[in-house]
Amino acid sequence: MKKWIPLLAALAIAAPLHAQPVTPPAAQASVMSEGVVRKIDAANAKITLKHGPIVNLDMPGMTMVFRVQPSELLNSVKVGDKVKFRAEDINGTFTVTAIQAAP
Ligand SMILES: [Cu+2]
Repeated sequence: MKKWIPLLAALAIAAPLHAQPVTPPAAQASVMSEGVVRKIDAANAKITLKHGPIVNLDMPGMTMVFRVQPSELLNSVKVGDKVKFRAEDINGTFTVTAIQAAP
């Protein structure tokens, strides 16, 4: 067991040096995606969107339910609206954190 300790220590030191450059979270979060509102569940702060590709989540287009945070965002859109929205993976839950009707 003891012989592993130097190796682990070396890995801990080396890992940051070999980390790939990543897009800062703030930049990823600012990516807006396009979609159409299919359903709004205000009581549960959920929205169903038919969305195009979500590049920051590496997700292809589909229809799916998102959590909405803050839930007041739901006041600004209605079923049938074309929207631009920001989707983020917050602790494993796909969450809309910004949304606006698109022209
Ligand atoms: Cu999706």
